[in-house]
Amino acid sequence: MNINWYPGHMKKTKEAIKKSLSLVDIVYEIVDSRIPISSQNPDIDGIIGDKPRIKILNKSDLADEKSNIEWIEYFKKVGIPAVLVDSINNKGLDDLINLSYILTEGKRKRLELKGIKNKPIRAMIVGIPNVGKSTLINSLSKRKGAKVGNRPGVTKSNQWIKVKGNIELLDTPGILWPKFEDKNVALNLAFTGAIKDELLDIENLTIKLVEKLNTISEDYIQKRYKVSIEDKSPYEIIVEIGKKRGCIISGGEVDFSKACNIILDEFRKGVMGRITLELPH
Ligand SMILES: Nc1nc2c(ncn2[C@@H]2O[C@H](COP(=O)(O)OP(=O)(O)OP(=O)(O)O)[C@@H](O)[C@H]2O)c(=O)[nH]1
Ligand SMILES: [Mg+2]
Repeated sequence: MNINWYPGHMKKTKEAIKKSLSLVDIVYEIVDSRIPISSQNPDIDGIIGDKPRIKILNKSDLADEKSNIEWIEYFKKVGIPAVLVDSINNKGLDDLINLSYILTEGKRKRLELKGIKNKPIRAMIVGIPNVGKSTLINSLSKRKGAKVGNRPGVTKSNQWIKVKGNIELLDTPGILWPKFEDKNVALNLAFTGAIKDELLDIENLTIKLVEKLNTISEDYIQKRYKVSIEDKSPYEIIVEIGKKRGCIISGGEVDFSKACNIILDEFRKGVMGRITLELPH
């Protein structure tokens, strides 16, 4: 996989985020619950500095419930405030708002001493492409303002949005880059849709996904597609699934590419079940 994140572009985003940082009281760092480490920016601590921060484990509806709890316990242990959120179904938003008030209490008390009361908390969202930044802004706000897309790179402009709980949100793209150099991280990002599909070899990726899913649990593929995975290579498993799903090209051969697209798509949509790809240890 050859992903180009131009150093110039990276520097520019970093600068833009640092500029916006001075305008806000708190940072919402959003990651994908299925891959909380792979979907974070490796330099995030350096970029945010000592600004209060909440790690939002978004798409929690797609991740394994037990693993979600393990991740929350892990972040608690390492001293990073974290909440589970499902931005599509508006879950975890109250936890997020409550935690925002707890973490900014000092500043609000200082303002109150100066006679300034009920000043909204100002927050900004940062995260890598496709983790759900716009969807979260939409679910927090009463109006459907921020544009949402199922492809990375949809949000382009900045604006303030008044949201629930007397919070003002900077709708900055706040787009950070993940750590591509690590092969496993890059794969996790590709599996979950954080990398544009045009840049990927879908067939190879699906082979890797099937391999990975089978190492996490023998159930995922077998249950969904009713195929036996025993003594079969990922390639053979995909061919089997292709047959079952009628992915056949002229001559009766299996349309391997089509089968791969189905598997990848169903994994990303959560049709195979709630699956977490990486655990704290
Ligand atoms: N299941 C599920 N899907 C989500 C959740 N949040 C976002 N999505 C989906 O993830 C995809 C990306 O969401 P966006 O909100 O556009 O992501 P973004 O971070 O703004 O992406 P960019 O603007 O491209 O950086 C969309 O298809 C959303 O519907 C969630 O909590 N659960
Ligand atoms: Mg967006």
